Amino acid sequence: MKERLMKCIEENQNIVIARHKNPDLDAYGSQFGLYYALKERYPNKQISVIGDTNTLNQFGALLKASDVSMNESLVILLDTVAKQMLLPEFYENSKVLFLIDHHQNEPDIKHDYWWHDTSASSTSEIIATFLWESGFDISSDSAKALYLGIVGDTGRFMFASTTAKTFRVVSWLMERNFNAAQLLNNMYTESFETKKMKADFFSSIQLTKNHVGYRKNDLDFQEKHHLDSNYCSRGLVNQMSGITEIPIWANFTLDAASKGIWCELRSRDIPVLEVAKKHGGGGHLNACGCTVGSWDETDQILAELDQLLEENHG
Ligand SMILES: [Mn+2]
Repeated sequence: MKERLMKCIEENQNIVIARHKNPDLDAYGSQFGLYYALKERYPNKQISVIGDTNTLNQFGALLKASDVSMNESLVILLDTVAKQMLLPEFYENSKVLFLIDHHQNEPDIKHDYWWHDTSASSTSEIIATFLWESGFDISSDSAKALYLGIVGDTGRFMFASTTAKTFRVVSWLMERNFNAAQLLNNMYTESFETKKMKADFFSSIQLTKNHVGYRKNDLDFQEKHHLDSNYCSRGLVNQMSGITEIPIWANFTLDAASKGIWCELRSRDIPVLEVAKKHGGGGHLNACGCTVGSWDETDQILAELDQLLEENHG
């Protein structure tokens, strides 16, 4: 796929780089890492980044699909192939649609190419490896974005998805002259208020019979601590990780805007992806999610997760 992507880039004057809604560090990192690298190498091409923004954005400004000519562009869509994670205008009107992703799901959108590598820790790792192997000499802006994307999706190189391949490409990135220790310090330092909010979250974790740890975050909790539902959902789920007695954990968050309940499912080693898929979601074997319409359905999910532990003898 490396040659195919390179050919598409060479052949197109207009290139739009997009990724999923509610971007995490990997979505931003792969998007901006590729953006800066292409802009440096092709100063005469029209290259744009589109998508929503949030508090994690330390990468740059974004446009909307309506600001660019999608139907005349190669659209590179990163870190998802799932319709429910995208606005229709991101995949409906492109000249060429090129998907790049590391999740387990099959695409449910029409596309021209699909670079699928579930052995990569992150989409940022796929992009960094592509740039390295294609002989790009990237700037520190590009390297920094890709580094942060990999850090985000590997939990600072701790998750099982971190491989020798990951470290090889990270070593190439780190030669691009940026202060990695300072980046990590900035990223993982938090305010006293945030720590207190996390203590509140932590103090009311509940357990099922076989020790699935879970939280149901209603609007009261989110308003009390001024949390947006994305942060409350994905940003807080791993407050329940690293606890001996809790092999599987789930974070349920009511989203005020959509009225849906966002479900984030995680586990140390027992795969939980099938439960997410059964409820219309997807992701990775040990880190996945879905959206449901009622608290009753979250209880159903908890029963299914509890059953997995029953089968695995706790
Ligand atoms: Mn990712």
